Amino acid sequence: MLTIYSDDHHLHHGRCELMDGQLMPCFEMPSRADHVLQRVKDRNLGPVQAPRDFGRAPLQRIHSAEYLDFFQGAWARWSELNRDGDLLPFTWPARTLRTLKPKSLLGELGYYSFDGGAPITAGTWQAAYSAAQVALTAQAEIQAGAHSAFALCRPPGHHAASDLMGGYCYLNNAAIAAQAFLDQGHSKVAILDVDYHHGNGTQAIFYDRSDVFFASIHGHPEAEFPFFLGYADEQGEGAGEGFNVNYPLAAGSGWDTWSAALDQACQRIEAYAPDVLVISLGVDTFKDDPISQFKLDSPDYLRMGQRIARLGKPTLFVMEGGYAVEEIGINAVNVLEGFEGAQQEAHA
Ligand code: SP5
Ligand code: ZN
Repeated sequence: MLTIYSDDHHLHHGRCELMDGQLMPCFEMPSRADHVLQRVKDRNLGPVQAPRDFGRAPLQRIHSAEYLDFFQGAWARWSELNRDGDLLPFTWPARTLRTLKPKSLLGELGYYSFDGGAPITAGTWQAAYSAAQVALTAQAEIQAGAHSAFALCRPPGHHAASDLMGGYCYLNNAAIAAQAFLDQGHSKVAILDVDYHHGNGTQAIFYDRSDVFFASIHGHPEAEFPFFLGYADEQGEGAGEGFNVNYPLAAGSGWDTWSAALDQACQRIEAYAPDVLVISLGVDTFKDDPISQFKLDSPDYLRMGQRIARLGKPTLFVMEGGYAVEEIGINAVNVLEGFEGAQQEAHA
């Protein structure tokens, strides 16, 4: 399987995040992608290529121009204020407040974010822009006939909505790639989000549409981030009614529970009969993930890849979360190897 990767992700390295009342070093760190790349090479998964540059237009099919302008220009405004910390929001337009856009940088940042987990640093825009180009380049490979490709994106994307950053995410790489498939002639794309956290951004982007089917398996939002989306009764609205499905699972869920949800999600995807499949590939479902509560073990990721392969669709894997840094490469590449092994068997 071809991997698309850019070193630009190193340009994004937030200093800290708030957890349990303490400032902790950001869990979403550069060594995550470095470990995945190393494992891709160690396992000879296939060639590793740099992304092409498709410009801002395909990003603007998902994100508003105002949001992209804000994000692209935010660090310059922050450095004019001579601040030396990361740029982080701390006030949001919650109930009783007005959803208007203030003039000041920190006000605007609150308007364009939903949590304090997406720090903007000097290189964040460039890293996120390159991650989106990584996804688009992998998408283009499939468009050109490859059966699968791996977009080794960092920072991740599935929490980012049209004009919202949060949950370590700025640009929704998977959504941008899905839209590119549609813009290049496909009529139906399915996105399967296996990250531990609900893909609230992706769901919101496609919630009223029938041309993208979204399925997500995740920690129950009653108890888990992002808390305010990801319930089972969210099934889409308007033209999108019936094209969104959530599988919220209890803390402590292991492979038996998780794989039963995967089976159901795969059946729904089969019934939808998409032209192509995009996997939001988070491996924070791992038993030793430092911020998550599922109990998947490394061999389970091989089975995950095998089950996804049985759908028989051209498949784009887009890297999302996973914070057990030592094992992130093993677990992510296991999904890809499971997929390829099953694929080879199917073709044998
Ligand atoms: C892409 C992705 O996986 N984003 C995840 C963002 C999660 N941010 C909130 C983390 C909260 C962790 N709380 C753990 C409490 C353990 N005591
Ligand atoms: Zn996650």
